[in-house]
Amino acid sequence: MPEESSPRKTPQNVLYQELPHIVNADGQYLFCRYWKPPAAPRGLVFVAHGAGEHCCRYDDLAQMLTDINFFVFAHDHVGHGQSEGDRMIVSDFHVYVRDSLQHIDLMKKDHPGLPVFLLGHSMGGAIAILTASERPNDFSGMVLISPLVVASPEAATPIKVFAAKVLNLVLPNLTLGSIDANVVSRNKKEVDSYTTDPLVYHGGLRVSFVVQLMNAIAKIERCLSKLTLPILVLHGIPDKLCDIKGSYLLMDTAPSQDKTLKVYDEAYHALHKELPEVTSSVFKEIKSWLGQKLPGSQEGHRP
Ligand code: 9JX
Repeated sequence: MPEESSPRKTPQNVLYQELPHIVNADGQYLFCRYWKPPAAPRGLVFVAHGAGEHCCRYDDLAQMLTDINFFVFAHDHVGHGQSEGDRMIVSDFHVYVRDSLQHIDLMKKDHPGLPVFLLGHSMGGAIAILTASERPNDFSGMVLISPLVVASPEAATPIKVFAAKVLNLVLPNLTLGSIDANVVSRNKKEVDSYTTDPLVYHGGLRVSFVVQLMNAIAKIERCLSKLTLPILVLHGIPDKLCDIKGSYLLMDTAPSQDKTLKVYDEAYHALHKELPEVTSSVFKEIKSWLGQKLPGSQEGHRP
């Protein structure tokens, strides 16, 4: 018998055979997370985490959705958390979308007939939008927390975009600045737990990654007019990382009949990790919105 090739381990040195995982189309192992409801599931929610973070940071949010009998699932995108891949490098942004569709298709097979929802934060919002636009009839709704839809105007002047693309040809691994967690949330406890989270990427953004983000944004611009599913967007006005203009654009452009934008006047980017009053409102809005989209729930259909 031929010797088994050495068993695969996470970047943290844990055997994948001991963790829930999928193997993507490139043969990379992706760490998965499943939150099971206490009773028979009424719907599926796929959570797309954002750049530099990982899916276990959505534990509270997912837990809350299992209370109303959603089956919630997620994975760490390539190059993130407990998944394989060079840290925060992706050959093409579409890899994130492709892997998400693979995981969603797998869970749909396990739970035939249930409505499927997408939930994404920041870059995870961009992944959710592109995933929905690729499968216009597959999803019953999409929740976006401060989604990445447009580039921040001062960060992406035509000259800088051109410079990034040229730089990418010569120095793709050059790292630019990293994020200051204090501009992402006003909650010091959340800033602290983010800053000390060992599964978070605390390094700088690579030029090659910036180019992938810009490609994704350009694609989203062309995709918004294809979104016909129910959409809930939550965004803070003073968001310094993903401009709220992106959510206004989405609301103006998406042909969905059922779209809601909940604006927070003072909250920063990480609305689900913000001051307790913001985060509890965000959780409450998401829970009631998703609950209303389930078949058998007649809210919104009454005259
Ligand atoms: C920019 C670019 C999007 C490096 C980051 C308290 C994103 C908390 C938290 C997790 C924010 C979620 C989002 C420069 C350098 C585009 C404070 C960059 C970026 C990077 C996402 C997710 C912090 C940031 N912060 N982001 N998070 N991130 O897509 O939970 S809690 Cl990566």
